[in-house]
Amino acid sequence: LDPLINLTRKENGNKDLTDFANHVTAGLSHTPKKLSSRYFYDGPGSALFQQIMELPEYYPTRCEYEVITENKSAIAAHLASEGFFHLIDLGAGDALKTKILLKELQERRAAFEYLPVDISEDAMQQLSSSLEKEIPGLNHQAVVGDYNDSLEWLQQNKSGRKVILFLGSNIGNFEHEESLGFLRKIRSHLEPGDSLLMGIDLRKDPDTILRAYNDFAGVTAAFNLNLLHRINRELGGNFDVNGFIHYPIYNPQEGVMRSYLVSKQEQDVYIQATGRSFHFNAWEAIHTESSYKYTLPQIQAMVEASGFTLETIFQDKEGCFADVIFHA
Ligand code: AVJ
Repeated sequence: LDPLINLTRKENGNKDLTDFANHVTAGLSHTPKKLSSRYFYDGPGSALFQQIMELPEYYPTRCEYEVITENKSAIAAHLASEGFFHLIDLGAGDALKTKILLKELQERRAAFEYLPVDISEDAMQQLSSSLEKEIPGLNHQAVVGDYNDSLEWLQQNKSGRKVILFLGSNIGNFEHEESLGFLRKIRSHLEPGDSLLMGIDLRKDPDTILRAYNDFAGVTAAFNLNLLHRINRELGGNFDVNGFIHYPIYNPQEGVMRSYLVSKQEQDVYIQATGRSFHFNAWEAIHTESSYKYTLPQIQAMVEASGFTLETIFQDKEGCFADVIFHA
């Protein structure tokens, strides 16, 4: 196996850069202004997210680590129940939590191939080399690409039983209709007998949630503001990043954390690759991320509406986070 496959290196020039420029043009011309959190994860952004996961306030990583550590043998038994499988890790990042399962599967001598997928090439390169050191003998191949391109690639290149991992509450970034569409899309790439293990952050004390996205050290602020730095770097923007503040707010009825970048003053920003400038009124905001928190009945309804059957819900002792196994 080639240790790394990059689906984003297209022959026809800079498709990704053009997509990014078009996205920025559309989002900053929209009322109200918006940009997608999928563009957070360039090299510096992935490094900042890595730091977020180590913050005392960012509970999801620790909670999910507990769920997986405490239930690793039950989870591995479910995943490895039927012979050889492809283990596809969507949005793998540093795969800190997946590594617990990989070691458990290896100890059980399960026959599988590990395919981590992420839009960050840096993250996938680091993961490939760390896997070689930490889990020698593991059959793996990292894929650099977005969810859609990777699922297409998988369809064309890998046949046989599939187990999809979608950990870390990445599903939370989707609006409710989008998450249904995405789960249906995954379902359409699976056959009966295939499984999905999804990690989802649960509803809890609003203050706990708000603190996780507004940490004292300001790492989350830097992570959000990096989106403007990235536009400056890659699209030739002239954002005065100090002219914006990070502003997160939790809505306890919708169960959603929304993050914004708010312009402290009236300003115009020129972005070369878009060929135009964008006007900001004083205190005008760009919506940059939604992180939905779920209830257990909501999870069950979402799963059933997308054509999966619920197998088992694993939770930590405090009911902070759920990792749920479904089958196709
Ligand atoms: C990687 C999408 C799960 O929404 O909690 C962390 C990203 N944003 N802090 C999340 C994030 C701000 C994270 N996910």
